[in-house]
Amino acid sequence: MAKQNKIIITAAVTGATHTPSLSPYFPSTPDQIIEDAVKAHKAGAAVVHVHARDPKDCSPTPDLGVMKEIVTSIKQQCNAVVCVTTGGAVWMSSEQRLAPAVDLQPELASCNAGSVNFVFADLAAKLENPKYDWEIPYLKRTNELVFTNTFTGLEYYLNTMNEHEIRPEFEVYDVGMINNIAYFMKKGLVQKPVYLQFVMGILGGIPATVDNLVYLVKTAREQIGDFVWSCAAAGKAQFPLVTAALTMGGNARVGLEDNLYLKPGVLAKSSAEQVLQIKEIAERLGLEIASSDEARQILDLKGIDKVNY
Ligand code: KMH
Ligand code: ZN
Repeated sequence: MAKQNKIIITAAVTGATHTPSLSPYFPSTPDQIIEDAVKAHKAGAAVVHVHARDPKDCSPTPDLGVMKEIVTSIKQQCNAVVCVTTGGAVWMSSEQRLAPAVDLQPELASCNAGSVNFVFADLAAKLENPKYDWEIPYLKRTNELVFTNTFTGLEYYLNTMNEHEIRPEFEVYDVGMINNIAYFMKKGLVQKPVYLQFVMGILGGIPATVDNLVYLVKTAREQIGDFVWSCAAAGKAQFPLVTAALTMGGNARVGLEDNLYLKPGVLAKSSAEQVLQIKEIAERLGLEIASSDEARQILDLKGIDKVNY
């Protein structure tokens, strides 16, 4: 596997899971998302992963105009690699989810490598007086939904990304998805370097344990061969798993999309706080942190001058 001498820190700043009343620090307006992403970059995140939220009620939105405003403002303030979501929210259509990547043609975009139950209904129990009426029904509804990523959808996403030189960041929520990626590699739809983001601890996906991470990396070596990888984990598993990933030669994703806390019982005031914490851990492990341009080399990205925003 290509020896990578610096690690890529990704900050996933908002996502489509958490709702605003779960934490006063959760970035859930376009301005807050922009500010959190730029701060996370300044703290050491080479890559920022973004979703769009409605400025009126902070709910996840497929609105292209909102996503364009977010990525354009981030680009005006720093040279972070922006990883645009194609996962959107569980209820969005495949077209709605892919539209930002088609329109904005980013360097990097998420590509969810298979279907999975994506349940976070139990978060509703934490909300006594939510600020918005949509929050509790939104969380509870995930019990009834499947995060759908069919093979037809994956083929459509990969062809679209190849057409626009967008590097897919494969979100892998369970081991079977590694074989899905290997299948599309054999079909010639996946260009190298292959970039995997092991997203662990989602209820419906693989539990966030070190044994499972070792199993995922081993399986990927067998089925994919050469790849660059990163690890993210939901909730309190975030720092233990991401630290384990660093010791195994992987890269790290943190941010309030995945976990609202800095440590048990202490809410993170920003994704940047989590970036600083994982950066400190990495440096104590003797690792160096990649800049955004070094991340561009490691992932062989097309360059910020080729994006459409
Ligand atoms: N919000 C999740 C349903 C992605 O960004 O592509 C999926 C997600 C992955 O966040
Ligand atoms: Zn996401």
